[in-house]
Amino acid sequence: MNSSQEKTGRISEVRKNSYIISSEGREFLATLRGRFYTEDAESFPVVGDYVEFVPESEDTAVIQSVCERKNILQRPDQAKTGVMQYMVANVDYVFIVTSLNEDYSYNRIARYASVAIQGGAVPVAILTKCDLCNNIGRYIREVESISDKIRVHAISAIYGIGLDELKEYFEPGTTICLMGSSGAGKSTLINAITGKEVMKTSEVRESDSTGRHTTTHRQLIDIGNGVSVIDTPGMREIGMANMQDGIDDTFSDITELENMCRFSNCRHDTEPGCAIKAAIESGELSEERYMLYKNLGAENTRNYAMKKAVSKWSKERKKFNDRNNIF
Ligand SMILES: Nc1nc2c(ncn2[C@@H]2O[C@H](COP(=O)(O)OP(=O)(O)O)[C@@H](O)[C@H]2O)c(=O)[nH]1
Ligand SMILES: [Mg+2]
Repeated sequence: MNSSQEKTGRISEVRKNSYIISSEGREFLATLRGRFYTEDAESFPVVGDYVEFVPESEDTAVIQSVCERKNILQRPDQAKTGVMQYMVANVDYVFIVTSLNEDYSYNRIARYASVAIQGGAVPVAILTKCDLCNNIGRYIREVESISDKIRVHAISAIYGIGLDELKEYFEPGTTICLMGSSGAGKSTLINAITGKEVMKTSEVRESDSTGRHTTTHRQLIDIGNGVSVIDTPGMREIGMANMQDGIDDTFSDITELENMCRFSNCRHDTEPGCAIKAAIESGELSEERYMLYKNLGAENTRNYAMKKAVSKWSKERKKFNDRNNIF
């Protein structure tokens, strides 16, 4: 096939060895051209990527290349494997959706905010089900204290409270990535904003979690008016369920950098050989995310020794893997 048949589309779903591309209202089931497999993880398409592809039939295609990304959100090394996981690309806003009941977790909001900030997207905390809560102000202030980069809104999708405040995020051309536990009210929120049933919702049984509809894979949905929404299963649902709900796993990359400073008591201030400052200068670490870590770190000093131990262990393991060619 010649290049004149090449088209551009957007990845809406990533499956095991294939991809779904949306292009001009059509969907293609696509594979990658062979060259991808000689490249590193970052060059593989993720949900939200724009790609060049060649159709092979009515509904199948081969992806030729990934277009330049505006940004990419990645999960920090929480599996302690040293491998970054690329999640979604070309995201403007990360909606951190948490309901104002027992689902609320300060640390989880901080963890999602960290992912957004590092990727260059705006973190927007959406505190849902405010109709069920009578001390909303306290939660808003607490979330605002996480970082001055986080925007916060308390809403009720069912009673239509606070939805007007969110209109500014739904400008044509925008991509919003939803993050949060299942049952937090993500789908109900999007349906309330659009006034249509664009996403499936599910009943939550408060007594147990059976019957919950869980999104098992990321999916990009065109909700109309030029806005795309990416629904994610949430980090907790994809492998973090058994991990301490703390900040240690979110920032293990930073604690690893700290271990690389020339002086073990480096305050990352004026000391020579500071790995943190070098990483900020090179752009490897965003300054805002480092500030977020510091703010949270102050409240979590008791976790510090554990964080260091984990990062030391992960470094040793990486050395072992490198020596033995394990990737
Ligand atoms: N009281 C109340 N319930 C809500 C609100 N928004 C969603 N829910 C309920 O929460 C449950 C889960 O909602 P859903 O949108 O499917 O959550 P998702 O898994 O995050 O997409 C459903 O039973 C909704 O009716 C709200 O603003 N107030
Ligand atoms: Mg949902």
